[in-house]
Amino acid sequence: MLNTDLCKILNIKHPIIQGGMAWVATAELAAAVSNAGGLGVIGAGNAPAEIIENEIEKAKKLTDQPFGVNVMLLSPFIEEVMEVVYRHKVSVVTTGAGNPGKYMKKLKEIGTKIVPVVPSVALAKRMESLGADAVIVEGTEAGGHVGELTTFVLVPQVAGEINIPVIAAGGIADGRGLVAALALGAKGVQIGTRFICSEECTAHEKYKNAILKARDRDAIVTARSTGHPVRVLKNKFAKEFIKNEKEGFIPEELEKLGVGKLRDAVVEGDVEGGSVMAGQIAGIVKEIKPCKEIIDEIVRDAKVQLQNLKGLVKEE
Ligand code: TUI
Repeated sequence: MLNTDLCKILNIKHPIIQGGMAWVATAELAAAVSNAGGLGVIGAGNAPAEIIENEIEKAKKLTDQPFGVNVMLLSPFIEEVMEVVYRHKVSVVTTGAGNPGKYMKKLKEIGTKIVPVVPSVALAKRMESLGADAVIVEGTEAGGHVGELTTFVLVPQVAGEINIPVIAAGGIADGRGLVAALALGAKGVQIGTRFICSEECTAHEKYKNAILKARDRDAIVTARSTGHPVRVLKNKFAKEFIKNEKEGFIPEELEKLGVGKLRDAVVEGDVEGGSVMAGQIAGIVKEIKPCKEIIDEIVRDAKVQLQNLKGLVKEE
């Protein structure tokens, strides 16, 4: 066992939570991760409330373990999605792309654990004071919408300032990453990209293959000029988007270019014209496996890494 405070708080066996990736993190993926002893998370993204309700009901049929819902705070359906989350008393809510302050009181009242993603020390402190149960500290290595700082610098700075558990995210896909995160002061990790290449993930085969093929420098940041930078695998869409940014397209025009592009990639398998969101760690993902094998391997490898590190300590 590799047990931390986070396991107790979230009622999970392993300190691994799955990223709430829009379109990718369906009930099937979330249930498989929860059944394997991690925390599976349904990604609400920009989906309407009925779709999320359907996914929650499906996940409840597929697992008797706790699972979470990630709410994307920029969603046009955020209020209705929150109503569904309240009604189903979802075990854990993770949030992305904003400040979930206005929903926290109600979530606490119904006993839902609340775990916001924070890109800075200031927001982490604010979330702790509002009653967050843990925070996900996501570095710019992550896929999708990203902040400025790296996981390596953000995790220890946040961990030194708050008393609730820190979950490290961005750049983690194996046991080495898990051990590194624990060494930096985290009590667990959130993993996204690695779980896309799982058997249970319903994303298009071409999306999974794009990640398997990706190398170290392939996950690049687009849309910096809009104020909502997004990390995606380099392809025709990413190159055109960046070209348009350089030519001075205004944020509204650029945002329009992005609409529907994640769905095109994940659901239709358009990995050239679509937005293939993935983290910088994509380069170490080489195989599609069941979630249980992915998690067991990460935990097994982390224990080996810890033993090896211990071997470096020599008495004088
Ligand atoms: O949210 C994510 N990753 C995402 S969201 C997404 S959908 C989307 N697509 C285009 C533009 C915007 C969203 C795809 N991937 N990760 C968590 C995350 N949260 N990263 C950064 C943040 C964040 C940023 C600012 C969290 C809080 C925040 O607060 C600002 C404030 O209000 O203080």
